[in-house]
Amino acid sequence: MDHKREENYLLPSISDVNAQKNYLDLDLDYLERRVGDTIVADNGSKEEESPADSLDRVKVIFLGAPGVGKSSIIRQFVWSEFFEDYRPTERRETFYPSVVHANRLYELKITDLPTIPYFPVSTHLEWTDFRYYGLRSATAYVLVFDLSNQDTFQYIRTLREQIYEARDMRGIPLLVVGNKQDKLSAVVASGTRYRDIVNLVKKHWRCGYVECSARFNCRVVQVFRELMKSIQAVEGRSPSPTPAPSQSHRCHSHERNDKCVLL
Ligand SMILES: Nc1nc2c(ncn2[C@@H]2O[C@H](COP(=O)(O)OP(=O)(O)O)[C@@H](O)[C@H]2O)c(=O)[nH]1
Ligand SMILES: [Mg+2]
Repeated sequence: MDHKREENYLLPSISDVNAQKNYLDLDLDYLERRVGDTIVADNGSKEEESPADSLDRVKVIFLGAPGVGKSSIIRQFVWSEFFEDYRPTERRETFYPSVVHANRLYELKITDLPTIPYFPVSTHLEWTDFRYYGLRSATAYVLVFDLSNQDTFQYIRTLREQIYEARDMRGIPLLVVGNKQDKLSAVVASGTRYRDIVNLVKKHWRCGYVECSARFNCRVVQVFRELMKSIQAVEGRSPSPTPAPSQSHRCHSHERNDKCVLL
């Protein structure tokens, strides 16, 4: 592992971020909403909002250190494709698959992002540093680390603290994914560090945990199954999403031929 990459795993501490918390906490989400369908950026350019953005969707954000396989998991799930070469994500990318889980149809909006140096603790910081990422308004988070490079776990550990500091996480599922299972050696898997990570996530964080390999499309569907399970667990009281179409109806999504997956 080169040092440049290692540096990226280290997020600023909560206290550093808190120092910036006293900024005027404007409801910039509200201002942005008022602009309507067209979002006007600082430089005057316009970013057209996709019609799909205005639907009531489950907004899922994937986060994790660079190179852990976030984009690979998403692309494998949505488009059944995998690239061996590393193509860092340079701007926000959104995917709109539909899934059927427990006989209910969900329209997902999955957001894949360039690496974020910290999670914004206020709408002001979100506006200045991460505009249009939707970090603070996600309805679920998937935190990914690389099982074959456990230093990457530290990134999501710090990020999780920052997320909990930044917003009320009641009713917001958070799922941890250990990717690159194909590269997890028997030695590492029997080591205490690995056991400590799994213990921490399952027993202390009490959140869903899935190990997968985007490369071999192994348990990638399980990632989304777990995610939908957690979403269904928290939404129990809210009105149901659209019932799943009957077998005779073709399920379709709205964008780029993203498929509909039966989980
Ligand atoms: N062996 C292996 N390599 C993977 C896996 N998932 C992703 N990769 C590779 O890891 C690199 C980074 O993947 P990417 O999805 O771009 O990471 P991101 O920066 O987190 O979005 C790429 O070279 C992928 O081919 C996996 O499950 N196993
Ligand atoms: Mg990426």
